[in-house]
Amino acid sequence: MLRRRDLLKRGVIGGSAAYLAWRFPSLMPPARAGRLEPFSLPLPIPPVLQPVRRDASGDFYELTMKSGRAQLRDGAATEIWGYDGIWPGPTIRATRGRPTHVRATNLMSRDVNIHNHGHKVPVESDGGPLDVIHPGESRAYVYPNDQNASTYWYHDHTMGNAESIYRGMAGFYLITDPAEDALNLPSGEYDIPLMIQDRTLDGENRLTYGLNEKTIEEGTLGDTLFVNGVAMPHMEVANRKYRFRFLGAANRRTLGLRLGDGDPMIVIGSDGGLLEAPVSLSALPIFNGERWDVVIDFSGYPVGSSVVLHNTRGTELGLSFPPLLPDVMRFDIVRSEPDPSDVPSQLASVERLQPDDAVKTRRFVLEWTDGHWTINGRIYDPARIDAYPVLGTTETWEFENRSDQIHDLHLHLVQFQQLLGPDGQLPPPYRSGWKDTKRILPHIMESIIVPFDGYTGVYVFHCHMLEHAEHMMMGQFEVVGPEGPGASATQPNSSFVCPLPTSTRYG
Ligand SMILES: [Cu+2]
Repeated sequence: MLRRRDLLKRGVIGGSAAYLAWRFPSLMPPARAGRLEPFSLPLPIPPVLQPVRRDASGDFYELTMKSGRAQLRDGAATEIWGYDGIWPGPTIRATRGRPTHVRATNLMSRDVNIHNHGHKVPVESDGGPLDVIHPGESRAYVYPNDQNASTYWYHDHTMGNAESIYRGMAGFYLITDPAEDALNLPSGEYDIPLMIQDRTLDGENRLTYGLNEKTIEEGTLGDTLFVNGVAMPHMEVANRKYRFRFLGAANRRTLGLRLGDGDPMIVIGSDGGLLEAPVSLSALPIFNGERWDVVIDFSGYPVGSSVVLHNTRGTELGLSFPPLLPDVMRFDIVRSEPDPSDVPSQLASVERLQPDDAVKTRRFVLEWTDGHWTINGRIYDPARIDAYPVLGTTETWEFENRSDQIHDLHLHLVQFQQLLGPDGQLPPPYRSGWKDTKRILPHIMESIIVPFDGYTGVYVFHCHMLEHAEHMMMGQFEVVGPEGPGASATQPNSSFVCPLPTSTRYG
């Protein structure tokens, strides 16, 4: 059988709408009444979760996983799944060094959990894929917050999270600290988290999701961009600086953000903290799981004017055809205000790791093997450890992408830095800070340098294209302390059931 990518290479498909409609009807925008006009709904800001108590040991929160209903456009309300029944879930705000305790209760009819993406946490609170909360049960997670102020996010991480995140199970987790506060960046109501995702609603306003051979290989693409759970919203702003915390939380779609005709976006932070210095960009790629802290200064726009945030990224090598979704959201400059905020030329001190800092180099090959996404030819197996880094040491990890698709490697527990890129060049300044998720472009090798700090134990690393991770581009590393491997907590695996035929498993 001819594969889609063969057809692409031969130019048989060539973007033919007729072919697409026949072969992939789900990719075609359905004809429907009530289709939303861009920028017609206001941007919602997720509520900040309030602690049920505070004491010397930290702040205590309660979160409930349950279904809810949301008005995503005209017509019927949509059933979503969410933390506290909302999409995005409530934002958790934490202060560096002060622990957060979250008691999570699962009121859904399926297993779910919480993984706090980007967090340095003990295994017991990492929320790995098999460490689930069964329906009707509760459990506590403890986050030490012993890490940089930055934008993090929490989401379901069970095997099956491609669907649960698609249906809404993700929220922001922000850490601040006094050093960041002292910079006088835009804050309070001028500090806005923006979760960007693509989704498809059917004629009855239901979120459509289906796993099949195509979506496992290529991922799930939606036909509409949502920001904070609303399709292509607008936001009223003053003519001053705002801080936006962009999160790429799509299942598969990667984005290229452009403001207006290429107006400046000032990047101040990446996944794991502030950059050394602000970087002004006219185009900002954003891949799945990545966060970019960006300041936009609206003082140059007349009150009464608007500027659109566009997506410029459409067709990709190896994908049958993700139609370009050009509209992300619109900013309406509606009032004049003084602006006491600042973007200092020095934001933070970022120690730049050098290749010589690494005590070991490991290579991981990313490819499509016999119907699954694999790392070094192997699918996820919770009984297998792929690497044993030693606590307190630094390693170089090389990712060689032998497939036609982008992958997006995420390591739990750690923050890392990009080393030389595929062209032997240093990463651009905006990608020189701390990261926990790294896109690996097709048919190249890229490397990262990783300090293994914090805790011993078994953690997963995986592609953050959600269907890729679920089928089954995921491995495990065990951070080993002086007592040797196997001495500390592991991800529980008693409930693991491989969703694939056993004949296709690799040893
Ligand atoms: Cu992938």
